[in-house]
Amino acid sequence: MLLYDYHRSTAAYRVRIALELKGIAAQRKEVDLLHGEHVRADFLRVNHQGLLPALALDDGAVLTQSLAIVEYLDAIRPEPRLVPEDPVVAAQVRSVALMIACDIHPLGAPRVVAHLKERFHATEDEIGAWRRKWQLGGLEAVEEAIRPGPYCCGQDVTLADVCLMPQLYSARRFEVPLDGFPRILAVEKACEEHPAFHAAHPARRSSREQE
Ligand SMILES: N[C@@H](CCC(=O)N[C@@H](CS)C(=O)NCC(=O)O)C(=O)O
Repeated sequence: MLLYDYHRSTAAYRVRIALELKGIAAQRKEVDLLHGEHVRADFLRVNHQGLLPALALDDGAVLTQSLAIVEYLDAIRPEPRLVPEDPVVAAQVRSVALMIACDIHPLGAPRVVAHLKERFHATEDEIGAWRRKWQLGGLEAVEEAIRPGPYCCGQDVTLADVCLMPQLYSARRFEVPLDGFPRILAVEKACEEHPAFHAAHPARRSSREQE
């Protein structure tokens, strides 16, 4: 497998966590978002959406969309299960994951921020206020959805945690205050102590190409 990755990409970070949790080895190719490598012809041939991550399988198939990729990994290597079998818990896990992946993350994506700057001449202060509004509002909903832990949806790591930790990395990077979210902070602490989350962290994935 080859993961098209960018160390700071929160969507790619989800897939890195899932690979680590499942002990699946993948080669990694860094596609530099800052330098626009994701919209160059060679990467658009991999993912015509021009978004990270993408996962190329050994048979040539290419998977895109981080949640679809994580669910694929869950299907081929069910242990540990990231989407539990119980239908109610599975829906709760997906609900938290989608709150983050659909309702928070896209509003701070580089293409959205670039458009705010280019089309609406937003200043850095305005961009900061924009990020805080959508992250704080979204995390309020996540805080309410979290069930007794130590993880988002109980005693096991799930897709919800796989989505939450990268979003918290982004929140901290852009100085979004998290002190009003005690349940989220407790989950963050539990995940930080888990070796898979530690190994997948952007700080440990910043060189251009790695095994
Ligand atoms: N829904 C997609 C989101 C992918 C996405 O937005 N990735 C970001 C990096 S975190 C990206 O490639 N952004 C490029 C841009 O916004 O121009 C997924 O979960 O894979």
